[in-house]
Amino acid sequence: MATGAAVSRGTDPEPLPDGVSSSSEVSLDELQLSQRNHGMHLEGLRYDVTPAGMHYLLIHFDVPEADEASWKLSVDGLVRNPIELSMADLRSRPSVTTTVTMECAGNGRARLSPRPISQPWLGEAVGTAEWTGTPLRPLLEEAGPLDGAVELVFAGADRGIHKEVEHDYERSLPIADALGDEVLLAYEMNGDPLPPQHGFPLRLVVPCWYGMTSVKWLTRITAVREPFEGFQQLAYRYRQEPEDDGTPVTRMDPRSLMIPPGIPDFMTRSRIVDRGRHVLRGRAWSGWGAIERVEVSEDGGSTWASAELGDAVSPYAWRSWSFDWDARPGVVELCCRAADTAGNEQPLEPSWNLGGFSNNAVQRVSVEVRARA
Ligand SMILES: Nc1nc2c(c(=O)[nH]1)N[C@H]1C(S)=C(S)[C@@H](COP(=O)(O)O)O[C@H]1N2
Ligand SMILES: [Mo]
Repeated sequence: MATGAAVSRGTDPEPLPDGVSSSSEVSLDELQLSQRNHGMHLEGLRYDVTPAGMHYLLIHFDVPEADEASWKLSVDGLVRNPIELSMADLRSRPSVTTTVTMECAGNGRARLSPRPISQPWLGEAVGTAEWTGTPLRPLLEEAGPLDGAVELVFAGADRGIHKEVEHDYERSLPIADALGDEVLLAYEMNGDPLPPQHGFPLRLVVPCWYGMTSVKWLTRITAVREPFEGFQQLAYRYRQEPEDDGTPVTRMDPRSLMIPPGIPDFMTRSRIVDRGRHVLRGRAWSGWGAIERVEVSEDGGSTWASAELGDAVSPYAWRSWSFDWDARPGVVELCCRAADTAGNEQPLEPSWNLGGFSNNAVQRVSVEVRARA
């Protein structure tokens, strides 16, 4: 199966930085990570809303122990009225349900070359859920950030060590972004209490942004005077070299995925289909704007034809697409690519960065079309 051409870091003969591998083979450490953090089965693209157990997962450390009855959320720091709320307080506030497509910023990382060593996602770190909770904005307005507050820091109850730095999982958002009407403090996923692995009893959900922003097991929101420089904030930056300042990873770049057609080979997952007409189906999303176009290629990306677009499941969720395919005998490489209304389009080849973020190069599915009709 094609994995996309090697990505050049230039013809630089210098040794690779720490945390980057010249081999495409993953280690047992990476296998361990990928078993704790599974992706969405691509056939799950058939559902508007991903069944909770099929939604991808990313848990940096351990799922913390959590007791709903004693759980507290505090809003403090540079605010006029510090607030502390129980889960009962949060549940008694106005509730909304929003369908949101969430994707890990590291999706596609394992296809980069050289390969950043971390959770080795291929392309399936995505899911769409109905999140129910209370909007963040009114709560922030009650707390009243003071002049001079520039960001809010969201803290989770989970703690661990990465690159020798011990820390709670914490991420910040500029105040203007945190005040978006769509930002939620969620306590339900698909109509049930949050599963432990998805943040029980409370998480932040920031539609359109990559998943690291949506802090799980949320205990504290702190208004701060300076841009936050915690470990998880500095980790998510686009850099070429370890010394680079880089630029922050924020919204999701466009991506489309197809349900692999036919039946799979057990080991390689390459596909076998019978000749004749097939309807290819998939989903596309972008955090920068609506999906405007999806195209399909039967020849590995040399020529493209437009897919038919379905409706978006919500303003913050993926849009379905379908493509009438006349499969002729032989071996083909199917690809799909999406473009959004902000002018972004998926590239044919990845662009490399040290963290392996936002590799939204087109999906490639190797298919053997059998002559039997
Ligand atoms: N507290 C906490 N929040 C977290 C994480 C974490 O490890 N701890 N992982 C983040 C990352 S990187 C992603 S991609 C999403 C994944 O959300 P999910 O596991 O519900 O799909 O959660 C984010 N929120
Ligand atoms: Mo992530």
